[in-house]
Amino acid sequence: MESSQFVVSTAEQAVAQQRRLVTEVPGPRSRALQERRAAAVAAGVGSSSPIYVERASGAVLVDADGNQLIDLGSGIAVTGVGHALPAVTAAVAAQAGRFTHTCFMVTPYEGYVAVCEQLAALTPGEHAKRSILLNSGAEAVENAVKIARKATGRQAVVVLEHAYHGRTNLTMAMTAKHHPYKNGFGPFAPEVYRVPTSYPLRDGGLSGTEAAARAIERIETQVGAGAVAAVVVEPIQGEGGFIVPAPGFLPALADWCRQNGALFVADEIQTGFCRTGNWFACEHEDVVPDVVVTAKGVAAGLPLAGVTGRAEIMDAVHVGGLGGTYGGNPVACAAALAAIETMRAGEYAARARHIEQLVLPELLAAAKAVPAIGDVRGRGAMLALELVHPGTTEPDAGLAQSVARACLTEGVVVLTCGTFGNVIRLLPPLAIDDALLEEGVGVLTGALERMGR
Ligand code: PLZ
Repeated sequence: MESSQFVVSTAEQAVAQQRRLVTEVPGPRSRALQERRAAAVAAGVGSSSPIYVERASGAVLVDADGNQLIDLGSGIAVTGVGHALPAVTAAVAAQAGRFTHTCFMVTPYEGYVAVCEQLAALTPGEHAKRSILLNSGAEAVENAVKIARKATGRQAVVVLEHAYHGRTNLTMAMTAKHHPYKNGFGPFAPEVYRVPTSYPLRDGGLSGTEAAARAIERIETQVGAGAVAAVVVEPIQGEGGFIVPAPGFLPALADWCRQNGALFVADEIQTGFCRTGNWFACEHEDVVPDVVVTAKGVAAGLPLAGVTGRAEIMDAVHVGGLGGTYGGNPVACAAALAAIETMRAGEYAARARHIEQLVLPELLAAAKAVPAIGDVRGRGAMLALELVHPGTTEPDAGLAQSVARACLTEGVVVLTCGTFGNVIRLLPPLAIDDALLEEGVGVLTGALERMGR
């Protein structure tokens, strides 16, 4: 594949696509802002890379000190089309000039309808679909559960170990990890049941069907097949550690749902919109969910989320049962339409597969040289390294933190994740050009080679 076909023209970008450090990182201005922040912003909001961004374009962040950093996180899988993409910026500015809000529940507008048409066309399955638009991933997950309960007349929601679904009350209950997400924030919503997932590194090598059988046995014995409204699954678990289930796990769970009148809900909030090399990660195993939840990559950074499902499921809810003041904000819809068009025209799913071909060999080579790399996994432009104490599978969160910090000081933003905090994840903008990506990954593997022995 000729890589240059994917390269975003730097001519149309405001910032040269280059890493360039002019101060230490974080520099004096970022440090001063960090102090101002401490006196004004609630301590509970953390920032993993405390450089204050002043501008961004393509795959480059420019901080308050004028440093240019390579962004390998895309604001947690959001800016897949790159920062400040001119097509998105123009669509946002034009819509903001026309109107910024009417409330779709009061006086509707075309953008909302057009985004729902796109969601119907792009999500897996040829069946008739309907969508609702919301503001955040967590809000969309909440709505998927509301809809599933209404459509099935059942209440139980099944989620997986290591799941992440958000920070609202219901989605905290659905999220697995105690600290920091749930610590002290209970009581949590009832009727949420957690079952084992497929985690090839840590489940003794169960096959996908074996792992699914284990989950299903738990559902049938502890929840009751007839009680389940929905099984909610991230096709690749994101915050939990970029856990790719063994092949066959997702199809077996989806089959069980079909046979038992439960809805299979795919939380594609982090995996969606070309990230894994298909429009949606469920497509890798030909799984057609009853309901797909989207957010993040759909709108290039404007807050927008969606729930898309079979028409008869979605339309089971009475008129007025779903909504919200801002859901499907017209400016966010304009951004989404421009981002989707960019992804379609630029073949961003292929671009994500190209990124995998470029980066995976580098990560595998690093794993050969660095004993602390216990696993290399992921799909497309959603790739990760799980760090362990050499010779064991015991997680090494400290190393993940120090490596991420070392990358930041060298001008590369990488994120960590994982139930045990020991996974380094890569979520580059799909629009990043090859040379910049290779440079960023080189900084990461260099840090690992120095620190991971
Ligand atoms: N479902 C699969 O990845 C958001 C959260 C970061 P919101 N992931 C990033 C943090 O620490 O808050 C996410 C996700 C999956 C749901 C969500 C929630 O999406 O838009 O953050 O509410």
